[in-house]
This record gives sequence, structure tokens and C-alpha cells, in this order.
Amino acid sequence: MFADKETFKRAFVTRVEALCGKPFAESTARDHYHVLGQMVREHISRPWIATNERHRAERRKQMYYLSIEFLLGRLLGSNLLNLGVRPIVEEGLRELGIRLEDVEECEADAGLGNGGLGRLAACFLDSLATLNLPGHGHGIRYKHGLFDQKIVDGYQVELPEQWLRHGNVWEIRKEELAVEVNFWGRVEVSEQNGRLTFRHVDSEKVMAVPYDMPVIGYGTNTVNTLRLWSAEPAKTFPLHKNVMQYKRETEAISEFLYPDDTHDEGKLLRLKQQYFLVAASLGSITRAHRRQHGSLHRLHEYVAIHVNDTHPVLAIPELMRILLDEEGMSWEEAWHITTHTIAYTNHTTLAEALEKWPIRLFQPLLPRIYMIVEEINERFCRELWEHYPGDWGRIEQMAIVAHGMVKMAHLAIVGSYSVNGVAKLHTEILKRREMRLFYEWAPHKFNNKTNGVTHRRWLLKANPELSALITETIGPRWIHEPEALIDLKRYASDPAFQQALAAVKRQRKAKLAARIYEKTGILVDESSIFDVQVKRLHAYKRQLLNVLHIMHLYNRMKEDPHVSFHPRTFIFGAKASPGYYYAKRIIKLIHSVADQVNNDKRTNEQLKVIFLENYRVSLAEEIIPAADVSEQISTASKEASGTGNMKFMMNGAITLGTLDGANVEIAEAVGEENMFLFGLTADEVLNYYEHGGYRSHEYYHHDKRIKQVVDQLVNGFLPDVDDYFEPIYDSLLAQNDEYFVLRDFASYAEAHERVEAAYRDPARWWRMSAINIAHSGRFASDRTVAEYAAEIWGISPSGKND
Ligand code: B1H
Repeated sequence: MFADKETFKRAFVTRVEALCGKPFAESTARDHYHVLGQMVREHISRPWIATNERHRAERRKQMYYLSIEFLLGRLLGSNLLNLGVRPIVEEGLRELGIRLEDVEECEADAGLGNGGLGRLAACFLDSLATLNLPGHGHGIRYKHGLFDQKIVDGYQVELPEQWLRHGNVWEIRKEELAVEVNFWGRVEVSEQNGRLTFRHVDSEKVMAVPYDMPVIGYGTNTVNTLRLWSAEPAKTFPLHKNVMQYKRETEAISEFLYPDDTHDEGKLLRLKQQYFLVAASLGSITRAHRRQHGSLHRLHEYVAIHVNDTHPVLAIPELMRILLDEEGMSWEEAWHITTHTIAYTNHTTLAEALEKWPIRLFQPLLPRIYMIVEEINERFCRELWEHYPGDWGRIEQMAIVAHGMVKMAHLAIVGSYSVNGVAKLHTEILKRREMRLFYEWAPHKFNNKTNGVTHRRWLLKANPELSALITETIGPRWIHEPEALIDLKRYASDPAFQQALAAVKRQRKAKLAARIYEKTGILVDESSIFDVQVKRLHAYKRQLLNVLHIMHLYNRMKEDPHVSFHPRTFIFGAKASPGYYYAKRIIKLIHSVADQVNNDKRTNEQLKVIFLENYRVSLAEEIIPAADVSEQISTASKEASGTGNMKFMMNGAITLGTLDGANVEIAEAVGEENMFLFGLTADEVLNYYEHGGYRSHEYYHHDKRIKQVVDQLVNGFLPDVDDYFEPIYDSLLAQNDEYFVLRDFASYAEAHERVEAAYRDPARWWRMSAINIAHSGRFASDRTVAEYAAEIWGISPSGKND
């Protein structure tokens, strides 16, 4: 089908007519998208089956990655790329008068995630398949992914996302593999042969139906599986319930993704989603294992289950339930297996993200699971008592169930064999502060796995222009071995290479500028510095610091018409959680400042502010290759890792950032002279939190620049907003500026001056850019996943590369 261009063209035209029932000349880009998708699926069906059969035959250990989010984005382009057929398809289509790019645009992003955590899961799938590792994903097939963002008058409006509207070519519904999930009801305890047995009765049943999506490796015959579960009514309706209500309540479970990034809402439906995912996944994993091995006694030797943050942590009591109640194992054996099967990643230390479920919600919904959690807690507390006799304070702090709440992170640590953070700094903060008591109790469980991103999507696919230049310069080895990018270092000062690098960036900036004009009607200067901050909107990520600084630049220009800047284009993209009112005000603030600045004839040749609405994976792929400066300016200690920082670096942008998350390791890799670092360190921030001593007023009063911009939030400088920005003003002064925006302002402004100076010296700038690209191989998810495979999962490659 894809053997050569002519074969492809013939197959394609025949199928378009057969599948769409119309002459080829009348077919649309969407028809082409669907047909191409079908062809890819057909093409990989054999290797997909073969991968599964090979794993079965080899009895190889499998890893299952449980995640409430998989932020996949579009799949056609990356699937064609990974299959190695992209050039044939692109060329063949061109000869048929079709642009592959237009066809790709027809695909809706699979936006089943909020941000970094969900995108990390997607990057891991790509690396697992490419490394021929037997690792698969389990998630929820949300009918609506993360909301679509519209900006109306500068305010965010949320619309339901509809990625399934035109169907999903990548999925296969497997009704025969459905799993029944039980909610509510009660537990019947009886005694048989001197042993207590537990039966969950009168429960409400929900059918979990799997939809399998192929995960295609790059240049390999491995096709792994992402299994997404959809909630449907069970065959037997509960008698006591109105049928319509039951159907509605059931389907609600997989209807919407919760739009809260790093914030726990504590809603019953969310707990239902979590148990639904876990029960369906474990039901299917244990069923397959039992079929092959006859029992579950050696499950942990053949299966690793990874829980992505605490959201799927009910996997621990659910696996216990299966082993105890269905397999009839002793507690000791069941616990041994469970704690040798499950591994856990922590993604944040923000207090508002730490999941705690009130017992009054938990117990009625999941009565048997709750009993098991209580038993785990009791045994754990007893163990602690032996370990730390008399130390009640410590035991109270470490308990899993306490003060009417179930603490999910505690359950995760106690019930797993590995706990990892996502960047060195984050892991150290976990060990020394947030999870100190647990680290003291079980230091061997704790380890670091610094995040990574798939360079195949974020460089090879998103930036073919730069990829071609890299391959021309150092050969293609980097595609399979991203650390080979280091070979570019030799060319960092080479004028010819620098010129080529600058030309590639110019090309992508022109492309983005065209896109910006198309979307906003604003013309940006293609030779200006593209300074980009794209990520979820959150106070700790400090988009506010960026805006206040832009206001300051504007003020300077107004006050001194002779001040000369290299022209700047500040580009933002960010969704705010719908209930996060403070974040929504920041979005409006960015728009108000943009209006002011972009419409002022005296400044707008040098300064533009652009907000691109509905930031998502596919938009990121357009923005990141065009960036000169990557804004990674979180309050130090708050961003666990960040992964956008890695994507920008790979594309030759230079980081303007704090020593937070993985920025620290980026700085280690490239050297501080190849970044623009500023601001408080994590230790300084944590010291302030612990010992006090910060008074934002002082910074407001002592720095005229700060006073001016902060006052401008509320003094009518920004028209038509009444007192809408007052809460922002208050957060900075009355509430003493929790995220140290004013504290870091001067240092940030000074770092921007360094950016300007470096940009004025092209030889220096492009050298810095090249060095960043050269060192980005460390931050490829191939490295991260290889570390997880060797040090946590104990899985090894199977299958072969082309
Ligand atoms: C990250 C989340 C998160 N950390 C709760 N925590 C959520 C927590 O829906 N919820 O309830 C959703 C997401 N997301 C991010 O993970 C970190 O902030 C980033 O620093 C990190 O790079 C990323 C991947 O590890």
C-alpha cells in the first residue's frame, strides 16, 4: 500500500471512491484524512497483532501505564512519520493535487489531558514503542477532552470540546473485552472454613468498554496499545432506579475530562472516574495474566503497573481486592504481590493538588475498597508503631486515613515499590521536605526520573526545516539516538551553520507570523525577538511577571521616545481552569495590555503582544519552532519539572528562566552562560515560606518601575475594566505576593536586558541556540523511558527495528 508512490496513489484513489461513495474529484480534505487514517490502520494491523502475540509467546514482563490523562494531539502526521512512509504519502498526494498539511489539519486534537502530566504520558507511549518495550497505556475515553477556549472581548469563554464528532479512525471498539465495574451497595461478610469472605452486593454496575488505539514505534515493527475505557450501562439495569437516570449517570463517568490542572476539586464524579479507570484496567490486566499463567501468584514477575500521579492510586486496594476476594489469597501474599507490582510517580508538591477524599464520599461509593484501605492503614500504623514506638505525632502525620480523609499520596507510597519525582530538584524537595517522614521510613523506594519529551514529535515532525539542517550537519543518527545531537556542538561557532540555523528560525517565524495574522489580524515584525510563554495559566507559573514587565517596557518607551529596543513580540497561549477566577483575570489582563500596546503608534513598531487562543498540542507544534526566547519563569520550587522548557530548547530557543524544575538540569547541561537565569532559588523561596521575612510592600515602594506598573492595574491606565484587576493588585500587596512576583521583578527585567544584548550579537546568539539544541538529547523521553524500564519496571526490549 505504501511500498512506493505509484502504489500508494492507486490504493488511495481506489479507497477514496470506495469508502466515500463519490468520484475522487469531488472528495474533500476530510475524506482524504479518513481514508489515509484507515490505510495506516490497515497497514499496521499485522504488526499490531504480531506484537501482542510475540509478547504472549515470549512471556515477557509487560508494563501498564495508568493515567487519567493522555494528551495525544493529532496522530496522522506522527504515525506516517513513525512508519517511515511520510515522504511517499506527501509526494503522492502532491501529485494528486492534495497538500498533506491540509489533510492533517482535518484531524481534531485528542485533547484528553490538561497539560504537562497528560502530554508526558503521550510522549512515554511513543518512546516505549520506539524502544520496542512492552509497555501500554490505560486511560479514559472522554467524550469531551479539555474545553475549547474562545476569547471574547479579552475574556476566556469555554466551549465543550468535540473530538469524536467526525469519528475516530484510530480506535477499535472491543466490546467482547468489556469489564464490569461496581459502585455503591454493601459488603456481606461470612465465614467459610474459618476464613472470612467478603461479597460486594447490591452494587450498581457499570460496563467499561475498551477502545484500543495502536501506538506505533518509529522505525520498528512494534505496535503497542493504548486502551481507553468508555462507560456504558450494564446489561442488567438496577431495579430500584429510573432507567434514564441510570443511563445518564453511567455515561457521565466518561463524558468530560476534569479541567483542573494541579488542583484537586474533590468531586464524587472524579472519584468515580478514578475507580472506573482502575477497576477496568486491572480487570483486563489480571484477566489476560490469569489466562496465560493460570493464576495471579506470580503477577509481579510478569506485570508492572505504573500510576501516573495519585489519580489511579486506587489500583492498590483494587488489586488487593482481586487477590483477596477473587483469588482467595492470604493478606500477606496479596500485599507482597501488590507492593511488588505497583510504582508511583509524583508530579507536584502544590498543596492544592494533593488528593484527599472524605471518608463520607469514599466509603458509600466503594465500600469494599474502603475496607481494604482501612486495613492497609491499620497494618501500616502498627508497623510504624514498632518502628517509632511512642511517636504518635509522626504516626498521625503519616497515616493513610486520618481526620475523616483518605490521603492518596500516603496510600501510593505505602502500596508501591517505587516513588519517583520528575526532576532532580523536585525529587530532593520530596525527600527533604514534602515526603520527608516517608523517605526516612523507606528511603529505598525513592528515586528520580527527570522528564523528557519525544523529539520525534517535537523536533522531527514539528520542525522538519531544523531537522533537515541537523541531519545535513551531523547525519541521521540523532533520530534514533537523541544524545547524538551533541555532535552539533562542534558547529556551534561555525558561521555557515549559524547562518543556516538563523535562516531556519526566520522561516518558522514567518510561518507563525502568517498564522498570527490569519488568526488575529495583527501584523508582527518577523525580525523581532519572538518571546514565548505558552502553558497552563497558573499563579505559580507567573504569567503576571511577564505582563508586568511588558507594561514596564511600554512605560519606558513612552517616557523616553529615544530609548531603543530590538523589536519584541511577546506571544502567550494559556487556558485557565474554568473555576479559577484569578487566572481568568490574568488572561484578561494580557489582552488589555495587548490592546494598549498594539494600538499605540508610538510603540507598536517595537513592541507587540499576541495571545493565541485555544492553546493545545497542535498549536504548540506551530509556535515552539518559531520561538527565540522560552519563558520558564515559575516561582522556584513550584514547577516540578516542566516539559515545555525541553521542547523549546530542542528547537533552538533560549530559556529565560528561574532555577526551577528541570531548568536546573538544562542549566547544568548547557552551562549558565547559555541561558538567561534570574530570580530567587528554590532554597531562598522555601526559606521565606518557612521563616517569613518577605514584605512585597517594600519592593513596591522602593522600585519606581514596580510601583508604576502595579498602580496601572487599578488606576484607569487600562480602559473599560472597572476594578476587574483589583484582585490581582491585592494578591501582590494586601496578600503579600505569595509567588514573589515583585521580589523577582528587578532580576527578571535585568535578565531581559541580557536577552536583548545577546540578540544584538548574532554570532553569540546562534552559538547559544546551537548549544541548546546540542544538549537537548538528554531531555528526550527515550532516555527517561529507558531509565524507568531498567530501574523501575524491569522490562526489556522485544522485537526489532527496521
Ligand atoms: C503536573 C499535575 C496535575 N503536576 C492534578 N501535577 C491534575 C495534577 O486534574 N488534576 O487533578 C492534573 C495535573 N500536573 C505537571 O506534571 C507539573 O506541574 C509539571 O511541572 C510537570 O512537568 C508535569 C509532568 O511531570
